Formats: sequence, structure tokens, C-alpha cells
Amino acid sequence: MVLSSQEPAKLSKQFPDLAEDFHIPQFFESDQFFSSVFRISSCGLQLWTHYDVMDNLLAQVTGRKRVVLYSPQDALHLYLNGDKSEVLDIDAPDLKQFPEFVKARRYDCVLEPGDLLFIPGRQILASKHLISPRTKSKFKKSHTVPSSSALWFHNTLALHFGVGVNIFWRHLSADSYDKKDPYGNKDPVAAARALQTLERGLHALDELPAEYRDFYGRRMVQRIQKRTYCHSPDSETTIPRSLSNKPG
Ligand SMILES: O=C(O)CCC(=O)C(=O)O
Repeated sequence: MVLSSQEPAKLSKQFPDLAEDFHIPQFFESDQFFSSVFRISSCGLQLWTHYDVMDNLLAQVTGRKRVVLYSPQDALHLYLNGDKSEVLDIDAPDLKQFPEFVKARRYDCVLEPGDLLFIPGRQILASKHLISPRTKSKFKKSHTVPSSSALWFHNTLALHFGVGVNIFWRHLSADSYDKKDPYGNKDPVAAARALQTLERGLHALDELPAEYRDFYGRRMVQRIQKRTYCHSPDSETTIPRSLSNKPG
């Protein structure tokens, strides 16, 4: 068996015998398929809080796994460094170092063998499918598939030795994704470009004295909010997309 780290994982290619026992649920069109990743976890293995840019189905085959989710809307409370949160100990965070972390609302569940977790993409769907936050309750199995699950943060902790399969699929057009991304966790091409452009803009502001940086920085923030936010920053209210798309 040859495993190349440049190619997305595919169960049927890397583990053809095992793949015969695993049927990928038909939740998406075949041309949206990106990868199927075989996961073996020893008891206690924890994966830091991160987001992926593709839809993602976590299938637990054996063993139990705790999954903690955070909404993309809580991104600003998670101390992100790229796609990962810097808060490694989510159960006993250092609140001196990460005081905003308490504002992030966590949703806990424990996956049992046979469970599938579709990581939900919208607040409204989250409240429909998840049990109350800060409990160890299991997620209800979902039979409806939301249109997008990407960007929900997740942190996994194996409670036993266990085996699972992770299936990633695209819900944006194929050319929206970075072609050199075998893991499905690089930002979409347009987002990466926007972040680079922002960095260049910030460098340009560095040429100005502090009070000018402050003035133009605040105007930039306001413009970004007007042009991009689906939700108003201080409330749960959803701004209709027709309004939120208006140029600022
Ligand atoms: O199965 C796991 O423990 C981690 C899966 C995951 O977080 C991922 O694939 O993004």
C-alpha cells in the first residue's frame, strides 16, 4: 500500500478490504466527494479545536468518542491561530490567558459505535439537532442534512480505543478550494486571498501615526461588518442576506 500525503485519503484505495464493510451515506452527489479518512484513536487521544472548510460526517465504528462543537459565530472567543484554537484545555481553560473563552458556547455529545455525526452549519439547525449545551448528552441522530456544515469548530476526545471514518465532501464549487489541500482544511481560495489582502492593508496602515491607524482601522472594521456579516455582532439577530450583501 502506498500512502501519499499529497492526495486526499480514500478508504477504498488505502484499505479496500475494510471499505467493503463501510457504506458512505448518500447525503451528497458523488462528484462532491472529497475524502474518506480511516481514524484509529487510542483512549485519551484528543484533537484540538479546529474547523474544516468542507462538510464532514464523523462515523464512529467502535469505541466511544466525546465531541465538543462551537458555532462559527463564536470564532472570536476561541483565540484562533489559523484553523485552530489556542485554548488546548477546553475543560479547564486558563481564563487569565483566554478570558473571552467563557463566552464561547459549547455543545457536547458522546458518539457511540454506529453513530454518525453531521457537523451542523447553522445556528437554527444546531438548536434543532443538539441537546442542551454543557451536558454529556448524545446528539440525536439526524435524518435531514443541512446545506452546509463547514466551519463549525470541533474538538474530539476518544473515551475508549476506537475506530471511525471521517467523510469530507465539498459544498462549494470544486474550484473554490485549494487544489493542494489533501486534508480539506485550508481556507477557500477567495478567503485566503482576502486574508492576504487584509494583511497588506494593515501593513500599509503601519506607515501612519497611531491616531490615523485607529481612525482608518475603525472605518475598515465597520465596512467589513456591513459587507460581510450575516449576523449583527452584538445580537443573535440574523441580518437578511439581501441587506448584508449591500456594499458598505
Ligand atoms: O475523528 C476524530 O477524532 C477527528 C475528526 C476531525 O476532527 C476531523 O476530521 O476534522
